[in-house]
Amino acid sequence: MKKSLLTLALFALVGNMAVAQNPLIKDHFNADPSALVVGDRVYVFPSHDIPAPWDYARKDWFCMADYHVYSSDNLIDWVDHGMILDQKDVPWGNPTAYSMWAPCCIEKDGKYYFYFPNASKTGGFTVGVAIADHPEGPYEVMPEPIEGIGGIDPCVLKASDGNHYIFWGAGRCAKLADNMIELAEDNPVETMKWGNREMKNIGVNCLSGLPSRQAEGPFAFERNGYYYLTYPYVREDTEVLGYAMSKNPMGPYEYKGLIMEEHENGCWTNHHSIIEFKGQWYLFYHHNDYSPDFDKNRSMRVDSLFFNEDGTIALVKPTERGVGITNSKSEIHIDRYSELSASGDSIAYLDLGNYFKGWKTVFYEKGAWAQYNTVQFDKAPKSVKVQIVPPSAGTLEILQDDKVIATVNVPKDRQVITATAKVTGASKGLHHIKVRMASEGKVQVDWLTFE
Ligand code: FUB
Repeated sequence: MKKSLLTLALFALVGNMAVAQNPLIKDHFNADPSALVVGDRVYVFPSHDIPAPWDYARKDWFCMADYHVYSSDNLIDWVDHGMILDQKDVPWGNPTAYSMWAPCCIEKDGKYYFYFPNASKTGGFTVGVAIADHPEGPYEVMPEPIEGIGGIDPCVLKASDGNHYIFWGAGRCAKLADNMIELAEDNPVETMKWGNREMKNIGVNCLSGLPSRQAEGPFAFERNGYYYLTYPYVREDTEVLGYAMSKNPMGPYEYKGLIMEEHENGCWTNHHSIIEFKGQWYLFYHHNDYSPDFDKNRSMRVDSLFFNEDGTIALVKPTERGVGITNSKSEIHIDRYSELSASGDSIAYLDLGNYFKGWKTVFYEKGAWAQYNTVQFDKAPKSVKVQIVPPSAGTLEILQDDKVIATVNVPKDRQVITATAKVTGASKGLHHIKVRMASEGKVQVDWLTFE
């Protein structure tokens, strides 16, 4: 009862703050988003980056103490259901290791199985399981990690042969037992040499023969009779997302190419998941949007993903705009643009002391523009309000598709101001909007909204 009331309160709170663009969560970090479709909602189980606290010596490394779960029915309005598991509550885990790395969750027979890597009390990463009746919890942690798995980044695939397969970092894969908390007994066992030592590894190396330098974060799914094994690996200096296809869940897999190139700003990691939701495929991934100087504080993002006719995946270009329809009455942050003119504008942080305050679009040449796609106008708007950041002075035009519907004069001012202009000739429905500099000078836009 308490939990439902809390969830309702969170719905109300987050509903008010909702915005559609990348990154998805705008007031704290999260990484490694693992998405799961449950009915008409998407649940995302990311890891949770935090700035290192006093008792964590490695200030330059990943620091993760717990997990939250988020959900949405439109990929725009995200509910934070709160913390589902803390490092202190893992019986076999080191309670001060801050190593709650990339998790995943899957449903079987009405139960939700949450798989997570963590540093064990005896050292080294292994994978644990927590079980709940609902995706948002409460989760009960199993007393022991899964025997036979050493490593990070679990992902569980429900295959059409009726079995569940667990993949984890460095490309290993094994069949799970029916109870979902142990490996099946009929898994192959590979013997490996580690110096002079001989090691027995349960399962197979399904990245065998594929480009896989420093591979981690596997995500497997099935579509039209093919299994897809998708994974980050280092092609040159930082991670790309690559993928391979097979007719069998445990391979052999054939490498097919990239899903996403390296992040342009040098963010070393990427980690992803892929889902089909309401007829469209999506790629969830991460980037250090709110932490440009430290790439271990990341934020989750989503973009649409498309398949070619032969089942291969078209390269996804990371966008600021993300997905979903933005209502014309909400704050439209055009710095999360769909397209920018080739010159005369740039995107900058609003506050270099607090990156969570977001971005502004700076126009400094006549004719420069920023386009923001798929805005829903429930009615033809009568006016537009533009939040302007100083120093600014000049004239902006607002276009609905290619038609000018307002001219906004921005006076010189020393403070943040809201410039208002009359809208004429606009129509209702779904439109792209464009903001264009119509004068010399410089104008810095935080957001705009239609009334
Ligand atoms: O988030 C910590 C680690 O960084 C993950 O487990 C890896 O996949 C990489 O994203």
